[in-house]
Parts: sequence; C-alpha cells; structure tokens
Amino acid sequence: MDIEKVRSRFIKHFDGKTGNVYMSPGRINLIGEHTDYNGGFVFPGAVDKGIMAEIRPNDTNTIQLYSIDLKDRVEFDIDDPEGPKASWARYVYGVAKEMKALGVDVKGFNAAFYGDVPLGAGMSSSAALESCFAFAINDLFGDNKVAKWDLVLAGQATEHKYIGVNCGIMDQFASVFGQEGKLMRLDCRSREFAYFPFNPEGYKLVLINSKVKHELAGSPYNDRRNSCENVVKQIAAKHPENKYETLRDCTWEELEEVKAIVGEEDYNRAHFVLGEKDRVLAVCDALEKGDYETVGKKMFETHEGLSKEYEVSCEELDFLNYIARVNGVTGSRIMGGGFGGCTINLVKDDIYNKFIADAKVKFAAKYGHEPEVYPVVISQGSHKVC
Ligand code: GAF
Repeated sequence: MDIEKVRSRFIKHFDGKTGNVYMSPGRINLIGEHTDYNGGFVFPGAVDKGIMAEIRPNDTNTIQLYSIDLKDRVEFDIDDPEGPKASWARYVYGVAKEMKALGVDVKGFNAAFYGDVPLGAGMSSSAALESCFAFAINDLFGDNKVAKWDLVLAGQATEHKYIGVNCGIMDQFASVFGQEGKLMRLDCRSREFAYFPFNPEGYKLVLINSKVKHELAGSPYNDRRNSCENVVKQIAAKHPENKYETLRDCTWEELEEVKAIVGEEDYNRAHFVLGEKDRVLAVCDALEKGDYETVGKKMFETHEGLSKEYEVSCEELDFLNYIARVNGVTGSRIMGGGFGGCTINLVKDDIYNKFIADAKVKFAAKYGHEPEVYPVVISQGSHKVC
C-alpha cells in the first residue's frame, strides 16, 4: 500500500501535521464458509490488500474523518448518541464506541484513509476498516492494553450493532491475527487457532473477482444465519436432555429428524453447514500430507453446497466455477459471504496462464466486462506502519 497517498491527503485535509500510519488487511478463506457463526472451523489468512489510515489525536471530542476513495469528509462528536449517517463513517463510530466500552479513554482524532481491497468482493473490506481503527485507537489511547481478541470482538460488535450484519468472527480475526505466508485454522467456538505455513509447491492461489457487488447489510446473510438457528432450536426441542448451542452440536441424524418441521430451505442450509464443518477438517489433514488434490476436491464441493444448498452464489460465480472446472483447475469456489464477489482458485502452475486467459475471455464475452484477477499474497495482520 502507498504511505505517500495517505500522508499527502492527511496533511492537505487537516492541519498540516503528520500522525501515525496503520494498516489492516482484508482476508482470503481457503475453506470453511458460513461456519463461523455456527460454532465451526474456518481457515483464513490475511492478504496484502487492505485499509491504510493516518491518524492523529486532536485534543477535542470530535472525530474528523476523510475518506480518500470517496473524497468525502465527515465529523461527529464521540459521545453523539446517534452517530454519523454515512455508512462508511459508522464503522469508525461503532469501533470508537466499542473501544470506549472496553475501557479505553477514546478522544477526538483526525484521520484520512484509503483502501485497495476491492469493496463487496468478499475479501472483507469492512473488517479491515474496523480492525484498522480498533488497532489504532488501542495504540493511541489505550497503551495497547486491549487484547487482540477484544479488538476482533469490537469489530464484530460494530457490524452487529451499528451496521446490521450479524456476522461471525472470521473476518476481523484474520485481519487482526494474520501472519505472512500463513493460513490459520480457527475453532470459532473455543477461539483456539493454529498457524499453517501455506506455500503449495507447483500451485498458485488466485482470486477472480466477478465484480458483481454484494451488500451484506442488504442481503439475505442474516436470513441464512436465522435458518441455522431455527434448525438448532428445533433439534433442541426434540432432545431436551442435550445442550445445543449451534449447528456444531448437531448430527446428521438429528437434522434428518427435524427435516419435515423446518422445511426444505432451512434443512438445505443446515445440511450445507454440517458438510462444511467436516470439509475444513478434511482440508487441514490433506494439507498436512501435501495432498492438494483433496484440498481442491473439497473446494469444489463447497462451491456446490454454497450454490445449491446455501443459495449464496449467482450466475456469474457459477460460471467462473464452471470455467475453472473445464480448465482442469484443482479447486475453485465462491469465497466469503457470497451474493457476488470472488472465486478462490487453487491452480497448477502449468495451466495457470491458460486458465486466467480463458476465464477473462469467456467471462467478458458472456457478461460484457472482464473479471479482475488477484494472485493471493498471504500477509501480515493489523500493524503500525510508522
Ligand atoms: C462474511 C462474514 F462477515 C463472516 O463472518 C463469515 O460468516 C463469511 O461471510 C462467510 O463465511 O464474510
């Protein structure tokens, strides 16, 4: 990312002084989609694209923000009960509130920021924004005393309370805890995690962005979560002797028992989640053995499930998945919440160029625009740049 881009705008739009610069990344996820809020496992890593912000306390109670990408300026009082209207500024407002609730004496500041993580591409640009400000506020006003996990939870609470997306913890976790060259297997229930060095010899990991925009707040993301919770509720009602918190606690047999009660749609959604929960663990085993064929096979299975059972795909993403399949790509699937955005593809080096060229030509011929291609660089999580 470009420090000069942030610095020049910060100086121009505020009082000419410089501040501290922070960066938080977006994320990829190898496998484990919609499992985080179901108490399951995910397998993300941070990428080399994200949000960069320059910030300086201003000795008032006013937060003054300048979005370089939107060329928009917003300011609000830190104790304003309503907060700003502009949705991009509400992320910062929510994070400031949550950091205050964690005991940090947050004061006013000036901030300019920009992002190079594509918006609405399923690479978690919003978690990058939240993590960047949570990390910076902790550094500037909290002596870095707030634990990393609390920064993750502050970002998630911002989504829930100030944006209206009832997301899990995967995106903020990856943005805060990411390490260069390593994926992370996270147990979203216990919050235990392990770093996995990821450097598949002879393969490349690449994102292909359909440029179909998803908007989680306006999308049926929360509706998917409600379906999962409904299935858990029905299973719990049938088995009062057991404790069920999330779909993680439910078995295939128990799901079959409530099929008629919950209806086809909720059944299909829960069916996908139970399968996905197993796939993440299978992929971890396969990775430990260097068995990339199995990793890829599971990725294709996830795509099928996300498309047909969870119903979070779209025509364009199914087409990109099809192109990957016919080109002999090892694994390909929708990445992130769905409803648009990217596919993530595990591709053998020797077919990489042909696959990318074919995807561009065929996609453009069908949809009138070329998809964007981002080779994945697994990078460091949130940090202070200078
Ligand atoms: C979005 C959410 F923010 C995550 O918490 C996760 O549920 C993901 O969709 C799907 O795996 O990115």
